Amino acid sequence: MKTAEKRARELRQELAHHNYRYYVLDSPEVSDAQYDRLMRELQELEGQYPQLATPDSPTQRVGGEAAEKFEKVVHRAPMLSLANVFNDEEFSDFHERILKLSNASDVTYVCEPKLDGLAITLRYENGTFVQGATRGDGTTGEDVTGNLRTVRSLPLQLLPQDGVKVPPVVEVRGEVFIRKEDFKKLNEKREEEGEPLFANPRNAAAGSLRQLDPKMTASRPLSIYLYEYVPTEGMPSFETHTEKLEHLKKLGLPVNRHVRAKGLDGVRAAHEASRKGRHELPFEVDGMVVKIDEEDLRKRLGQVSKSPRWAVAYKFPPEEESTLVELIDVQVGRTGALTPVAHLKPVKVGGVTVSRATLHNEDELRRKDVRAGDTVFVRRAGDVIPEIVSVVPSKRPADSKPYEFPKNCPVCGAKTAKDDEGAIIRCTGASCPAQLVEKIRHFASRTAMDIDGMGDKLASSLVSNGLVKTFADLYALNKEKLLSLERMGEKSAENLLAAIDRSKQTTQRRFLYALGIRHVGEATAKALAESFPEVKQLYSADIDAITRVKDVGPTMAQVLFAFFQEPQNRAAIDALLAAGVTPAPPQVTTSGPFAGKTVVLTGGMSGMSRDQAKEEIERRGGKVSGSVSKKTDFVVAGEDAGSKLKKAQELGVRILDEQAFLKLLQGEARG
Ligand code: 0OW
Repeated sequence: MKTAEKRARELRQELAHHNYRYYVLDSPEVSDAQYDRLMRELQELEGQYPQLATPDSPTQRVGGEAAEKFEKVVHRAPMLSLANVFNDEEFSDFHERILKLSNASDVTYVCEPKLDGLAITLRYENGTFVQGATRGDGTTGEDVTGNLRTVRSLPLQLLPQDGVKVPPVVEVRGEVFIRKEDFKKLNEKREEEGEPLFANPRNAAAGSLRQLDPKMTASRPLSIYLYEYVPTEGMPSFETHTEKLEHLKKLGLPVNRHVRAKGLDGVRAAHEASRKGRHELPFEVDGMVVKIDEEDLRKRLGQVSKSPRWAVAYKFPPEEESTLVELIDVQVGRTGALTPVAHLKPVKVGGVTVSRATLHNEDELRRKDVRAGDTVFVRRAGDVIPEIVSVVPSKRPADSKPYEFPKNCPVCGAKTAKDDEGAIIRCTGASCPAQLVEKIRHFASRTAMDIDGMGDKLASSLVSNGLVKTFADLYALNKEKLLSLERMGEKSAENLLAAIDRSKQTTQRRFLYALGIRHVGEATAKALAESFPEVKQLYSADIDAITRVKDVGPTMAQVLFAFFQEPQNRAAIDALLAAGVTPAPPQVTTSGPFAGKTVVLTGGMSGMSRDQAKEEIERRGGKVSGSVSKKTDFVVAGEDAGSKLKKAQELGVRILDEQAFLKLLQGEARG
């Protein structure tokens, strides 16, 4: 244990050092792979000795349960906002005022990129991150500590350099944001999952930080830079802001690039340079924050209302251009979402020619009331997605009419229906070509029909070669058809046909989930299977009967009812049953060691996957939960079981290792 403790401490220090090199100095000494290996070693150590998983360990970034709401935090010192200036004349006025007030002959400024994110404040006690909050109204913000812990570049422990001492309390202010590259990937992922896209990085950052569940925030690529601190006991004071920023770096905090600028000309030059260079920056900026460098001059100037007199946001002119909307049509995404797109007369915005602009969804289109023939202002949000900012009403043609969303999918003709959130309109057709590849992939996925080998590529080539138009076509495949596909060898064709054949023996729950009904996840499919063990019962179920299913609300019932009323969908299901697919009704057992019990799974098992274990427990009338509590009956602890094992030990919950679990499944051991 001693050696493990020592090794864990070494690893934590080494990982913190690499974080510092990467996020603060922007000059890593190790590759990501080497970093990940160290992290994995620490995770394994903590798995064997859970008491080593201290809160400041980098493995503990994704904290506990989702909060019901955000606690309020009253800031120890107000978080100021910034007055804006939009052009050279307004900045000169600002500069003149400073000269007059300070009776100085010239002023040195510090220019920082103005990050377009969310202002936050961080509190460290004895070097440990203890609390983080949003700015809120400047006096009271929201406690988002758990979410901020998931931001990789936020040090959970300050890492003093060059002999700097860590004061008992450090309170720093900064901005949470999303880099352009990460924003692009995040939206691609949301597109993949049929979630609405974020309009710009700022919304994405704000939306991610204000998630009630830290696990959601952990999945978002947030970054952070610090740019101010609140004077506290033991925190040295400095002559200039520049020295202050350097000190923050020496405490191990990430600080953004910044330049000093002498007087009006210096700022003009810096502003012009950063306006020109803004597209090369890895993050989106909407201007430059210009701050007086001399600390004592700042103090003399003080603040007026909520903004300092000694700083200003010198904004860049928005990159908007006007152009004509030639027509509006809808694109049908892989999940059936109809996205309105405006086709524009090509126009150069921010150095890039734009001819399309997404209108996101019907609400957005209605809000801006964009119509074909309109003259509009377009801007590029986040340097990636061109966005229509506004319509020029005076230029609207007399005969223009509001855009009508198609009642039928333009690709397959099936009816369109509003989604349960009400924002997105979707095609309801089960075999709409635009969605077919995604539907086939989902149908065959592991927790659905579990057809081994049917990934994205194969699904696409089966659809594009016209071999599969409906789910049932999968069961009409044979070796000859498969061998006609490129890169399909004899062996893999045989394996695939065997996997397809095996999938016929499935369960009602898997089958309903495999149909890919919008928002019908595994839990809803399970509840539906329990209420309707035979799929044809759903053909005659009315909305009330469907609404009575556990966890199914009225809007979801509406989507389900529409799905089973749609002739195309019934035909698809009937064809599957005719092809020999046999969904077995759920066996709800009311006796046996797991009946009515709540089980938590943690760690990996050699004998079966997490999903299979979950299924085995549920088939025996048990429920699998994600977190250990007093209500938990068993914790099944596999290899490198994590903090849940520790919690079970603390709460005295019965713990089963893999062998004991398997014995109980076979009913050999007593419950
Ligand atoms: N967005 C920024 C930024 C910055 C504060 C300190 C006191 C007054 C403003 O990049 N680099 N520096 C400051 O300095 N504020 C910034 O953003 C402000 C914070 C609140 C509203 C703006 O986001």
